[in-house]
Amino acid sequence: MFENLQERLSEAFKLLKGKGKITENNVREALRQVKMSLLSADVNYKVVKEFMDKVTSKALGEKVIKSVTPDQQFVKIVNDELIDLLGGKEHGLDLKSRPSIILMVGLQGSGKTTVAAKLAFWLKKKSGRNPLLVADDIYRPAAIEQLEILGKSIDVPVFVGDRKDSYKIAKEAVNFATMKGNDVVIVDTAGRLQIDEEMMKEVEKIADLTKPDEILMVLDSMAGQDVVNAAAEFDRRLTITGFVVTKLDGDSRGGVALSAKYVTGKSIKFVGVGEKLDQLDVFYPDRMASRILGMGDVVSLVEKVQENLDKKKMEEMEKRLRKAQFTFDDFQEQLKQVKKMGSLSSVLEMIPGVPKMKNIKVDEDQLVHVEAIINSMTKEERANPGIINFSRKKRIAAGSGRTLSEVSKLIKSYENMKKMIKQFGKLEKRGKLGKFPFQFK
Ligand SMILES: Nc1nc2c(ncn2[C@@H]2O[C@H](COP(=O)(O)OP(=O)(O)OP(=O)(O)O)[C@@H](O)[C@H]2O)c(=O)[nH]1
Ligand SMILES: [Mg+2]
Repeated sequence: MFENLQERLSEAFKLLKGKGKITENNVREALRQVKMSLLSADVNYKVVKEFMDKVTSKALGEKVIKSVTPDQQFVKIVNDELIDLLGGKEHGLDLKSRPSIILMVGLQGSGKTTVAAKLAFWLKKKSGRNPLLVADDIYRPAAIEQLEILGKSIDVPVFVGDRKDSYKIAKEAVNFATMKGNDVVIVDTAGRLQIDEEMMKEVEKIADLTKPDEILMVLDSMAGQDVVNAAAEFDRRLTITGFVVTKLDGDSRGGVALSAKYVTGKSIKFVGVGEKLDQLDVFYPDRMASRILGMGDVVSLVEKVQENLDKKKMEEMEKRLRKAQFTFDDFQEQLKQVKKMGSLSSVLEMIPGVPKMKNIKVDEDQLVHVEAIINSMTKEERANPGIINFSRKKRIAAGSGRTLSEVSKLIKSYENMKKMIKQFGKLEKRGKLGKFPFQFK
């Protein structure tokens, strides 16, 4: 995500590495670099100007704190300003009425229909809501069918009405939801250009008829600055309540996400990070800032881990770790849990420092090999790796299609790990460690 911006900013921070303190001289070049990074990420020039004014005055006015280095201090300043630029704290949905109405609007192809379905899925899963999707794009052929297919895949009903009159469809949908007990209605509308007067009037009228709790404009992060201008015009006509920025999984430069709030005053509420319907994330400005600054997104990582790991199994494992009873059975279980989180590379991307090491390629194959080796062990061998002698190793190697040296290496690393765990255990007993280093709660 925003790799180019990340790279350029980290170059800026490097300029201050090893410097005794921030001075007007050494900070000027770093500031210039930050500015260039933002401009080349297609951030609106007015946004860049104000951002730079703030960062500059803070950086030059900053007292030198003893415990941190100037580059860390500078990163902190840029980080704080980025968070501010991205909207400060997260902004949830404000769904007061019953049924609550969410109106999706935006330019063609920005991702409205996909986001409508993603939101329905999200509301159902996270808040136990009972959503109704409304296919109110009567212009594009197959638009209705597209939503019907998406709705079906997440088991959410889709209201299509007479498929002709977008006002009637919208009104009837709300009545239908009231009758059927759907507590949130998500209305998908046609894509339109802000200069298409007739189409802008149509969406104004739909908004008027349905009185939405949220009017969410969907912005394609891969598009350029003109999207932000369109956003300003949509907001002027409709008074939107927030944005959903899509396609952050692609190689977007960042300009749209970084300019939207400043230009319109409205916040980004969600981001789309893939085509699949569970690839919608609540937008957290602070986490996004950390990611942009290459500090990784530790909080998201932790949450992802928590969501995907089987807590009970991990707690059991933690207990076994404490007693240094860790076996290949546990190893196998751990591999399974890691695999549930998706590709290792996507997990690694969230770890601080890793985004900067772009040329590190995770060898996912190796995990598969390790798994094959463990699968070739007998139950007894997995539970009691001490019994694996040379002839057993040979059999395991043949069974898994790996070499003898790979098998030996795995067993060796298992033994090392066990040793390490024992040491941790001892330290902990002596009270030298406040907490066991592996916490899964
Ligand atoms: N990679 C990626 N693709 C996305 C994302 N969101 C939407 N898309 C894709 O973008 C394309 C357009 O999405 P739609 O949801 O049909 O966009 P729309 O705004 O409804 O389009 P119109 O109704 O034609 O105006 C589809 O191929 C989606 O799969 C995302 O977050 N990441
Ligand atoms: Mg659509």
